[in-house]
Amino acid sequence: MKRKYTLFLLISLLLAIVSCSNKAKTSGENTENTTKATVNIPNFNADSAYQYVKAQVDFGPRVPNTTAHVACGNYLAAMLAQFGATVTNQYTNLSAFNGTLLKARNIIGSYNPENKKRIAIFSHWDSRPWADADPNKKNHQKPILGANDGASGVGVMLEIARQIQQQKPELGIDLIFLDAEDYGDPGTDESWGLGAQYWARNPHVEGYTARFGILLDMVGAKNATFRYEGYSQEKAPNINQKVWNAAASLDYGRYFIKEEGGRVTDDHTFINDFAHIPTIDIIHTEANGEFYKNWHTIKDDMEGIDRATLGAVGQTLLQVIYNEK
Ligand code: AHN
Ligand code: ZN
Repeated sequence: MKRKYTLFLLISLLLAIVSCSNKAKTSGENTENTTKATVNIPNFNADSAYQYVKAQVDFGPRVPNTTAHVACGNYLAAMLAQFGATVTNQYTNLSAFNGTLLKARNIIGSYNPENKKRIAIFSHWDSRPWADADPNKKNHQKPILGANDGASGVGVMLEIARQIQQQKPELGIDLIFLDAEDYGDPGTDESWGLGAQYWARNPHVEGYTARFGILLDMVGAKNATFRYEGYSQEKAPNINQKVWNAAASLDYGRYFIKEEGGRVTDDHTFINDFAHIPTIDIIHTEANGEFYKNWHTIKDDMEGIDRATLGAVGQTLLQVIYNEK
């Protein structure tokens, strides 16, 4: 009798503990569900991005001081407006290394402009006047179409604009199309990124800053590889980590390779140095340190553009943008 009673007590106690711990577990899960706000990350549409790349290339080479350049600038500003961004145009004359005065236009699309917490995304929208890396010397004086070198980054950004219009991220976003990047002299670092230099010294909003910046450069080639660029690693290593980790989490590790690439003078150099915004460069760099194979050749056309790469870069950026609090 006594033993039976003890056993009964023991079982009751055990049941009480189990039910108690169940309760604790259930309520714990509930708390977690309500506090850990599940971020819904939009799906980047690579076909859409591809069309935005093609639309730019269809204007022809977007060399400053040409009608194609003017027409494409108008197209980009109209697209940002259509996607609900506050558009700012910066018109300025910039002096190129060879003395040419470039009628330049930086185009900025801002979302949630009153938010102090911001991310800036950059790409250059002009294309190079000279295919001076072409294997055929006869092409060295011809302009390039810049499907990858220029249009790819802008195309990805326009699709991001379309996505942001449909679902607002927590931070304010600035999509910045920089002009006159590619009018440079290969031997002179400061002759490149003229639009970026102008913007970094005269931002579209007085006292502008951002938590970080991301520059896109040649992000559309088939099987493109992106490595940690040297200047980005020096100035914004945590942003490199953030982006490459986001890519890995989406299974894009074959594009975003966790290796050091070379050091490149590009728009982000001036954004880091003059605007002091920690900014990385996502730039196509091969294992041997070379750029995209058709870089500054007349073959930088739509044939070199692959939707899958645009998609990998675009989805990675959305992952980064929408996870930022
Ligand atoms: C230099 O060649 C010094 N920088 C390369 C920047 C660039 C040009 N990216 C695309 N086109
Ligand atoms: Zn270039």
